[in-house]
Amino acid sequence: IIKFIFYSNSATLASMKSMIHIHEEVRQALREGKPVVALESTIIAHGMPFPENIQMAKEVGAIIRANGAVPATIACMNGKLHIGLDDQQLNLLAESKDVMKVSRRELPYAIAMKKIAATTVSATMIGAEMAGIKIFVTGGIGGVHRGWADSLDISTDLIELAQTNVAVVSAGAKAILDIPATLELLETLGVPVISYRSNRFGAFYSSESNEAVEMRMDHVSEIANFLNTKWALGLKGGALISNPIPKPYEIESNKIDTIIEDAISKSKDYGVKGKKLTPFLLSEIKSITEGRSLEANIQLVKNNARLGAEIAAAM
Ligand code: PSU
Ligand code: MN
Repeated sequence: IIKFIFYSNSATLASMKSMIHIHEEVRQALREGKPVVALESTIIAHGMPFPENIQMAKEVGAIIRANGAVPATIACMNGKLHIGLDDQQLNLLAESKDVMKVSRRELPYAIAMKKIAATTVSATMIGAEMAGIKIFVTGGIGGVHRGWADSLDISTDLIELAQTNVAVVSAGAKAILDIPATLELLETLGVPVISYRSNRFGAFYSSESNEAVEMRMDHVSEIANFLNTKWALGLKGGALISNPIPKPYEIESNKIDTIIEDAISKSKDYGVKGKKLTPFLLSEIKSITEGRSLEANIQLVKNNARLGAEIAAAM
């Protein structure tokens, strides 16, 4: 049995290695035990328009470096899952019109078919875990969509958080979602939700949703200690760190709510569903708010980058 486990594991590792490319700087940091922060690429290719997307990607990378960690953006290209991208690769993702959006299920397709593909939260978590990166920064995770009882549209991000050992720093969940239902499902899945310096779960564009969070932490060292404890106990899965958008950039929830409702009703008129829905809503909300939602999105990601780098360094 031991022989079987040994050989099957080593075969898996060897074949896995041939499909992953870890950027030299990231590889060296991991080897030396230096802090590394994973970043997703869907937010670049599908979450924001050009050129704001590439500017955001560069600024976020700089913030992570300024806080003592190495950024590792994850994406698929040339038949490999890349952990850490250079400027040219980032530009390609930001400018190309036909970048695929891949979650767990499409990941092998993107690699086998050599597609240029941006990874969502779920696929980025998978890549981060394979490379040995514990902390991952995004804007807002996917979750249970409003009207879920009719559409069954629930982001696979939630299922990934239950099974992959990576902590995700996010400004709560995107306000376009059903936030109470998203929190219920996270509870069912056993995913810890930690709220940084707030008693409430973040609502992406607004710093507070109506939902209370029990596990509040005010210090980075507490979050690092919590994560180390969870994994030392052998408890499988990730954790969600809710980091509210800074007040000066937030859009009040009563203002954004009607805008979201309008965007959702437009998505129904146009028959937008599945993985196209989230990018459609983000872009609709951007036009209705005349760019204010995009500015909020950029600021909350930067704020998450700061916290993520600090947690990675503390761990
Ligand atoms: N956060 C942002 N913008 C985004 C996303 C997150 O600020 O575009 C992306 C993430 O990649 C997340 C995805 O995994 O939206 C959720 O997509 P869906 O609802 O189709 O699961
Ligand atoms: Mn979906």
